[in-house]
Amino acid sequence: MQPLFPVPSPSQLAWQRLETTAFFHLGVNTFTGREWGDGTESPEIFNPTHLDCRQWARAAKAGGLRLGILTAKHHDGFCLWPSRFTDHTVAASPWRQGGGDLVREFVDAFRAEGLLVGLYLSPWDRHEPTYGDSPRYNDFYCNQLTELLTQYGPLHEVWFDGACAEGTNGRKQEYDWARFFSLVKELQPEAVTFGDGGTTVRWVGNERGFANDLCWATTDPRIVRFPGDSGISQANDATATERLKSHFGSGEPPDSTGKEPRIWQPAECDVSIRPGWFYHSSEDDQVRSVEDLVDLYFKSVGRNSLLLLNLPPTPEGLVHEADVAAVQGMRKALDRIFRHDLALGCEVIADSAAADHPASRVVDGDLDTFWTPASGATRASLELRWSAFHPVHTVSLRESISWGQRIAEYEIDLQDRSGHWITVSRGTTIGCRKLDRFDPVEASSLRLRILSSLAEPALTAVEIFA
Ligand code: FUL
Repeated sequence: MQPLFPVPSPSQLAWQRLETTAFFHLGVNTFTGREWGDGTESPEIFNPTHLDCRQWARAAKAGGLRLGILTAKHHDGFCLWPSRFTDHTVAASPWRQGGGDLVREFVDAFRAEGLLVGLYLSPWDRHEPTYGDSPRYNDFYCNQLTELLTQYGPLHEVWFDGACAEGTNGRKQEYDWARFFSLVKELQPEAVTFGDGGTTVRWVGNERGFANDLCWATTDPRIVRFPGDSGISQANDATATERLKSHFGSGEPPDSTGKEPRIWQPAECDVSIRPGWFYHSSEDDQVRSVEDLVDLYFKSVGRNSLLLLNLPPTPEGLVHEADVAAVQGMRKALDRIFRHDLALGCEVIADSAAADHPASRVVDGDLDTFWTPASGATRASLELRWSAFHPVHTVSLRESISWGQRIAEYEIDLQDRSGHWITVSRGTTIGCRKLDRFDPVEASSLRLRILSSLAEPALTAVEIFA
C-alpha cells in the first residue's frame, strides 16, 4: 500500500494520541480579576502563597490529561520565570521573596507525575516598551523564547497566539513568525507548535471545545499562513470566507491530483472549564458539569481532534476543588463508557482484504496494525460478530493515519434481536479517532460500510461499547 500524502510526523502522531491535555492560566490577571491585563499591573500583586504545581499535576492526571501547558507570559507581559530581558517578572514580586521560578516548578512537578509539558508565550505584550518597534521586539521575543526553549528540558508543545496590536509608538507590531517557528524547530524538535496557521497543529476555529463532525487533519497551507493571518478571506468573496472557516473546523481533504498543496495540521480544541481563562471566584458555581465535559470529549477527541482543557489556578496557587472534582468525574465517566470493548478479539469478516492486512487486525488491540481491502478499493465493508446480545451505545473507529487520512463517508449498522439491520450512524471523516454515540440497540453484530475513501481505507481499530 502506498501512503496518501501528507502523513503525520512522529511527534504529530504521538501528540494526537495524547487525546486530552491541560491548560493553566496564571498571572497578574489572577489577582486583578481581569481576563486581559493592560501591562500596567505591578509585580507586587503577584503572590500565590500556597502555590503547589504537584497539586495541579495530580488534578490533570486524575482527569487523564497527559500534557500540561502553562502561560509563561500572557498579553500583560508579566513573566512567570525570571527572564533576563525584562524586570517585569516574578523576580520583582513578593512570591518566594522574588527568588521563585514558576516555569521551573511547573515543569518539574509535571514530569515528576509522569506528564509532558508545553509553554505559552504570548507574542502580544502590552508591557514591553519595544512592542511595535518590530525588529527590536522580535529580537526581544526570540530572546525570551530561547530562554524557555533552552532552560526547562524537553517541551512537547509551544502555544502561539495570533493576537497583535499597536505598540505605544502607534505602530503595529509585525511578528517574524518564520523566525519564531524555526527557533522551536532548532531548539525543541520534538515539540508541536500550535496556532491558527503556519504551525504543526491548528486551532479548531472556536474556543468552545468542539470540532466539526467533518474534520480532516490536513489543510491547505496557503489559506492561513501564520497565526492571526486573515489569508484568502481578504479576497472578500464568499468562497474564500467559506474556505477559511472550513480550514479551521473541517480542514481540507488531501488532494490526490497533487495540484493543491496540503500539510498535516491536526486540530486542537481549546476550552476552559469555567467561563474565563483566568480564575475568578465569582465563577466558582459555573464550573462545567461532568456531563458537559464528557460531551466535549466526544465532540473533540471523538472528531479527530485533541482536547485542551483549561484549569485556572486560584490566587492561592491551587486548582479549585470544584474543578478537580469535575475533571476527575469526567475521567471516571469515560472509563465507565469505555470499560469493556465487545469487539476485542471477536470474529470479523471483510468483503475484501489485502493478504498481509486481514480484517482481524481491527480487533487485535494494536494501533500499529491495520486492515485494508484489495488494492484500489475505495468502498469496502466489515462485519463483526461477538458472543452475546448487549445494548450497544458507542462505536469508536480509528484509521491508520500514519498512511494518511483517507475515509470520507461511512455508515454503521447493528443487527437487532429480530435480525433487522438498523443504521445507527452516518459519518464522514474518521482520522485518528471517531466516536459515535446513539440510543442503545441490543445487538450481537455490527456492519461498517465504507462508502467513500480517497484511497484504499486503512483501519486500525473498531471498538464497540455497551
Ligand atoms: C486567547 C487569549 O486571548 C486568551 O486570553 C486565552 O489565553 C486563550 C487561550 O487564547 O486568544
